[in-house]
Amino acid sequence: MATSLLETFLTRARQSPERPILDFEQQRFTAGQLAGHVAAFASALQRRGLKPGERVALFLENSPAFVISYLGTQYAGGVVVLVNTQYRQVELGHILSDAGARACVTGAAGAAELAPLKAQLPALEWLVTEESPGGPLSAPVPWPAVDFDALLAEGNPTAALPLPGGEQLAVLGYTSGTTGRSKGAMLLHRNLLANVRAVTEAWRWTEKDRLLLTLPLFHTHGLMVGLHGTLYSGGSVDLRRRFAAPEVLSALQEDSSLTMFFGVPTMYGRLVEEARRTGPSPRPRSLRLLVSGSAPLSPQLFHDVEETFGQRILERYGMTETIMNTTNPYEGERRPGTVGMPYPGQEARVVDVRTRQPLPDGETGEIEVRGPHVFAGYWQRPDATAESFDPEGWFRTGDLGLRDRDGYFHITGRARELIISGGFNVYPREVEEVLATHPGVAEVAVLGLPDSDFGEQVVAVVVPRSPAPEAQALTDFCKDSLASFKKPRRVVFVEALPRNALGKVQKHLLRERLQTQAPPANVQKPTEP
Ligand code: MLC
Ligand code: AMP
Repeated sequence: MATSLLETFLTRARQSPERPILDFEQQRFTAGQLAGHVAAFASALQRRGLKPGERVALFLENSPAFVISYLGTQYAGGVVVLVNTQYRQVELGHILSDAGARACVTGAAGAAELAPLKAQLPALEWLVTEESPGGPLSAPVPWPAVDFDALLAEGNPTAALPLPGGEQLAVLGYTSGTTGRSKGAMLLHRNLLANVRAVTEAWRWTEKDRLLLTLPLFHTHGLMVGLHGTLYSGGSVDLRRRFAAPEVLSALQEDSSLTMFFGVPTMYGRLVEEARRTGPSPRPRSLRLLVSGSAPLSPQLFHDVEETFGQRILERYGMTETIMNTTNPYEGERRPGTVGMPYPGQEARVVDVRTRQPLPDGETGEIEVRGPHVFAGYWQRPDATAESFDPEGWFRTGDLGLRDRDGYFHITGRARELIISGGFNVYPREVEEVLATHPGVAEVAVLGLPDSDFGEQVVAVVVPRSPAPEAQALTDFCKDSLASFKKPRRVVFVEALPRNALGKVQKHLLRERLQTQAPPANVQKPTEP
């Protein structure tokens, strides 16, 4: 019995080396070729001194290099640190130093973004640079850098290295909390394996399947559902650098080899719009499964997708710390507005947020999960780990919801302050901390308001100092240090923030007032909410 997904992949590749597994732009890889690259990458890392348990950051767009580096780092006994390619100085400096990454695989743009952080990253010793969109390195970087292909050439494609054990750390997935900086969720090889088994079983994923994957590989959805499922089932993946609605729609309509597509609700909203724009077209016949997750899917969008694709979308619920938690049934009724039931071998329940006691069906509380998929804790944060688990091993998800009489879970809100914009998470505190350092800002509160494309949008409510800054200047200021998707889409100036008796900002009052105001023209000049 395999102890890791990596082992399953390597075994399958040995058994059927000619099987096509990965397509990307003009490149096609068989399982045997991919396994050879993975072994070469792993052995080259070891030759360069990577020790088991050491961290390698991937700051890369979707590409075969991502897949090879991901599996190759694990085969070398290393731990992959996932980094969103939109991250800028503040997020990068924190994640790479917290993880103590020894090497980083990145492109030219990523290397340029990292360069000013040299002093902050004493553990980082070298870079592997991949010639992706930014082209080859144009400016010198303050670390020794080896080209990705040159690194592969250094390694041995037939190397048989020791396989990682189930208890070994495989991935650090950074995820933010309500306070402080983001924390690294420690996922063990056995967590990855248990969850991918559960997901592939629940969705009847087999070697006959071919997935169109446009989700970024640096987050759970694209990586631990899309890629892991492909590797485990023995199917294949048509991997794209990014999502573009026209291309995805025509692939889904014309490519009869595709059987599955996974996306966040924003992607489905854009696909439905695109289909309306291009007019009636044949419904894809081979397509057997459309999955949505990472953010709430509205019942309206559920029905629009059904009308457009003739498929009832399957909504599931997951998170970085636990990979996939619940799913609507593959064969039974897929209910709009619900996230279904726990996967086989996993548990979920709803507890009262104060007493932490389980609640009867129909009552709203915090969702907790337990099972072999749940992570081992936060990297070097025993305090945060202890706060997140109860003594019986239930993990507090921070999501509010209920279980209905038929056993379907519904997510109704969040116990923590989190904005989910197009499937990316934004913690208001992080944006507030950056805006508060702007000389024109006296006080600031950041919150999420509904958005027709992204589900939620980031809104900043600012008490300005004199002279008041331009809203655009504040937005640009955020973009300089944080990922662009975190910048406020709307800035509202006020004279004072509403506070309760303890001085805490009453964001619910701001939200109510802003929601009843006229829709924004992107940014607004001073008004009293
Ligand atoms: C991009 N932009 C966003 C954004 N995505 N702004 C707000 N929210 C978003 N989600 C901004 C960029 O910063 C940029 O701004 C501009 O839009 C154009 O960038 P782009 O890259 O061309 O955007 P686009 O291709 O339109 O991206 C939309 C998207 C993308 C939906 C394809 O957001 C996406 O891939 N989302 C998926 C996220 C995901 O995989 N989540 C899974 C997390 S795992 P400017 O001003 O710089 O031009 C998880 C667990 C689970 O949650 O259960 O799955
Ligand atoms: P992340 O920390 O990026 O892994 O984000 C995980 C969060 O995304 C969860 O805690 C939920 O709040 C949210 N999420 C994931 N799937 C769904 C879904 N189907 N419906 C609503 N929220 C979801």
